[in-house]
Amino acid sequence: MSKNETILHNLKRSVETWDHDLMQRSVDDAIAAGIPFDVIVSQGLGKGMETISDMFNEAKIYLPQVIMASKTMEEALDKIRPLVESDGRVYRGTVIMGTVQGDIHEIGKNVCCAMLRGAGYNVIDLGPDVSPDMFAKAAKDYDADIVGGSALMTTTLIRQKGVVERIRGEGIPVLTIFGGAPCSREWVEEIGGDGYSSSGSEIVRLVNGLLDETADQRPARTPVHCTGGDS
Ligand code: B12
Repeated sequence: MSKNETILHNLKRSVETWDHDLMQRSVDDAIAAGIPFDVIVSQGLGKGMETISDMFNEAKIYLPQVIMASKTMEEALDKIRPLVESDGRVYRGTVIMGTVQGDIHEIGKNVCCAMLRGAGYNVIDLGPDVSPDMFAKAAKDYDADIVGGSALMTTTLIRQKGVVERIRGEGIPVLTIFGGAPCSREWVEEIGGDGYSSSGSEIVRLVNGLLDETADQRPARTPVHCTGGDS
């Protein structure tokens, strides 16, 4: 195994075994080795979360273990956050992200936020349990280009429809994208959303593509400058 492969393997293991110290060390090693943040997430930490999801689905582990793995993943995402934010540039656009009402799962949404930030977008993360009203208000307040809603449960998937209805109902000129385990391209088409992606690695391509395709139809927006602060 090469040095970088070992680091990625350790990142994955740290989430799988909710080993906080290994996570801290491996993230430091990854940064020192110059491994790009998207590789750290998609080929290291994210792989560990995939194992956890599979083991939970197969009843090999239970909720307490999932919570510990989730905490390790979230702390790692916080730790690499400075890597994806830099001062003095103009953002490529503003994306509002949140997990829909009634749903507290947010690891996948946080991965998507990290990927988009790394690609130069101004990401406003509304957190979990976000109502259609909150999505719509944030879209207007931040003059956003895109609103993204995550849903991880079959019972909360329907809330994505509510987000589209509220945004279209108010005539807010913003595109909508959706994702999460029970979500699909067909579902997003059915509810009248504008885009779907199955993973954080694809979301940047999705957002870039949507903004390029609709550049002529969207109202001109004032450029937003990155100041390196929390957003
Ligand atoms: C971790 C986890 C938790 C953690 C959440 C921690 C946190 N802070 O997020 C905890 C332990 C708190 C939790 C709680 C619960 N959970 Co839970 N949980 C999971 C688990 C194991 C993994 C989810 C995860 O983080 N995956 C890893 C991430 C990286 O992947 P992801 O979320 O799919 O995201 C990727 C893509 O989907 C996409 N994406 C995601 N969002 C978006 C958004 C946009 C806009 C786009 C474009 C793309 C996109 O990109 C992401 C990155 O690649 C899943 C099992 C599973 N197979 O999904 C169950 C699961 C989702 N949970 C489930 C349930 C039922 C619950 C609980 C009700 C408790 C319980 N009895 O288990 C509560 C929820 C209460 C509530 N009201 O929300 C069920 C849902 C069943 C259903 N009805 O569909 C699942 C499927 C487990 C199961 N097999 O039963 N859970």
